[in-house]
Amino acid sequence: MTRAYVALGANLGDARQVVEAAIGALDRLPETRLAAASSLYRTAPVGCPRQPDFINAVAAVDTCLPPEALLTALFAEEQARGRVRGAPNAPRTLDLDLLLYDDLERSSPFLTLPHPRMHLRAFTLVPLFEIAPDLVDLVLPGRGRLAAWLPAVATQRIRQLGAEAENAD
Ligand code: PH2
Ligand code: MG
Ligand code: MG
Repeated sequence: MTRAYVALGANLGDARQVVEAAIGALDRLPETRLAAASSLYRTAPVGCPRQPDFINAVAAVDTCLPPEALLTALFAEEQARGRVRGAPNAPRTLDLDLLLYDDLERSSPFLTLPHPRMHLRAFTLVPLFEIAPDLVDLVLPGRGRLAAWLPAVATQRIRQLGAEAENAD
C-alpha cells in the first residue's frame, strides 16, 4: 500500500456537490481506499482570473495502483463527472491532480511527482496540511521545505467551508 495525495478542484456547475461526490468515488477506485479528506474550501482562481471561485479539497488515499494507473483512474473519474478538456485552465466541472505518491519522484510527459505547482497554491497547501500536518517537514526536490512556501501564498484568498449549506456561511 502506498499513501498518495489527490487535489480536487471544481468551478463549474454544482462544484461543492461534485467535489463531495468525487471524494466518495476515490474510495471506490480499484485497489484504493480513501484514508482522509480535508474540509472543502472556497478559493479565488489562481493563474486564471475572471473565472468563478473554485471549490477545492485534498484527499489522502492508500493504493496498490502504480502512480500512472492511479492518474489514469483519476482522469476517468474526471470524465465521468462531465469534464471536457478544452483550453488549459478553462473552468472545469472536476479536476483531480496527483500531488504526492509517497516520496516518489517522477518526471515524464504523463506524470510529474511531486506535482510541479503544488507549493505555489494555497488551495493545495492549506487542505493538505489540514489532513497531513506531518508533511510540514516534507522537502520537495529542488524547492526546500514545503511549509516554507506558505508565506508566499498567503495573499491567495481561501476560506474553509463548514458543514452547513454554502450560502448560509
Ligand atoms: N486549478 C487550476 C488553476 N487555478 N485556482 C483555484 N483556486 N483552484 C484550482 O483548483 C485551480 C486554480 C489548474 O488546475
Ligand atoms: Mg489542476
Ligand atoms: Mg489536472
